[in-house]
Amino acid sequence: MYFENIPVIPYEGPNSKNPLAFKYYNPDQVVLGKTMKEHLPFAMAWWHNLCAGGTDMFGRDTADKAFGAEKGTMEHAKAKVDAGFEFMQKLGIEYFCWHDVDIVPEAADIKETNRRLDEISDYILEKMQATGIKCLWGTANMFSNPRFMNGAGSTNSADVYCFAAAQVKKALEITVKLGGKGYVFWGGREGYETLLNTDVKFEQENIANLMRMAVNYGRSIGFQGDFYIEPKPKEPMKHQYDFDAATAIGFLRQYGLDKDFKMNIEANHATLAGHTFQHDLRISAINGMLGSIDANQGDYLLGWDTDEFPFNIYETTLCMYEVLKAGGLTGGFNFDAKNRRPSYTPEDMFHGYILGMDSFALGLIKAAQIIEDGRIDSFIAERYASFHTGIGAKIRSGEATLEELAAYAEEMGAPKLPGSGKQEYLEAVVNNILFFN
Ligand code: XUL
Ligand code: CO
Repeated sequence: MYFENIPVIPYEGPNSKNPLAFKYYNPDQVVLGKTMKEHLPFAMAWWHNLCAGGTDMFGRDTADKAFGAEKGTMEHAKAKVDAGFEFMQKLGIEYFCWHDVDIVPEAADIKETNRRLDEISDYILEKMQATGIKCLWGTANMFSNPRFMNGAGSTNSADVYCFAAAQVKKALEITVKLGGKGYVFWGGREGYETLLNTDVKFEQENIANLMRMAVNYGRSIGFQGDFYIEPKPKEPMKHQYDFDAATAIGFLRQYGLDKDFKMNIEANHATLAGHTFQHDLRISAINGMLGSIDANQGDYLLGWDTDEFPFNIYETTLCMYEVLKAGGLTGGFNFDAKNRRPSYTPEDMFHGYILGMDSFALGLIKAAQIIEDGRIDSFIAERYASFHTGIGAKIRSGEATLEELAAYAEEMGAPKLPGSGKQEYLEAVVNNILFFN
């Protein structure tokens, strides 16, 4: 036991003052015909929760993530598995996500790293079978090691490119072995610092080729899940190619990868791109590509990826509104979030997840109420009423010509104003639903 002072976290309801209890996340509570647990397949992010100790640019770790073992050893890797499964069981979290180098220490030789991955995945598989906990997605870390300073798929070095291919191959094999639902490409170093040294077209073709090889290999070893691109505009690179959902979807279509890929949308990445979280969810959903979510939030006063636990109920509500409208996720909600550096105790790890899970549960409840209330949806439907009959319906059918519309306009004279957008009224409706009892 690594968290002996922490009990299994119960649901106690909104009146509870117990810091180690859920106030809103009640797994069996039914919302719009499905249980909260079905709506919210939560996942633990291995890297933040079990690996990161709070090191930042100005100081070393504050949190002890050794779990009683010597860091950099397989004993430590196994201790992290034990601690992680105990943590997930205590919170009722059903899934986990990982990078190759989160689950084993990387060796000097990739053959040895791969042997370690075989060993740890046997161990993880045993724990999965004993607990029913599942793998949401896996990925290869192709951004931390100095060899990837110029990217992985976008590198200028064919040797580095091959090394990346080897990592993707192995991470896919382990994802399949663990029954993962998805495989993620987050292109942290796939971008550029300056166009003075960069052939963008060449690099993008190489990234697409690496992804195509991954799809072909994945399918050949029985991977039936989704590949995901996780868009992010910048950080660590000055400019990253997968800037936002719209850019990533355009890239996938251009290279014929759109049938195998969906989006993994991270809240803080969307806001770094100058969008709302809701915007990138909507763009993904209307393109049939809303796959999975990295659940966190940023800080609007800071310009980088702070990966905070979700706290903003407006954001979680509007996120769940998008998810409900899209009919749910094929993936899940991975808490790509970390405790603030001064929150360094094991108890803080639980407080972070309780906050995140409760914020999404409350967001789900409120989004369902917005939909049941109907005021927002009926306003939107009515707003486009002029396209339901007459010339508007003809435009929608695709049969109208430019000449015909111009003739219509000449006949009509000046059009009436298009009607109020009523933003303030609609925002008041949202507040009314959020703060009603
Ligand atoms: C980095 C980030 C990654 C991906 C997986 O900003 O979000 O942790 O989620 O590589
Ligand atoms: Co992420």
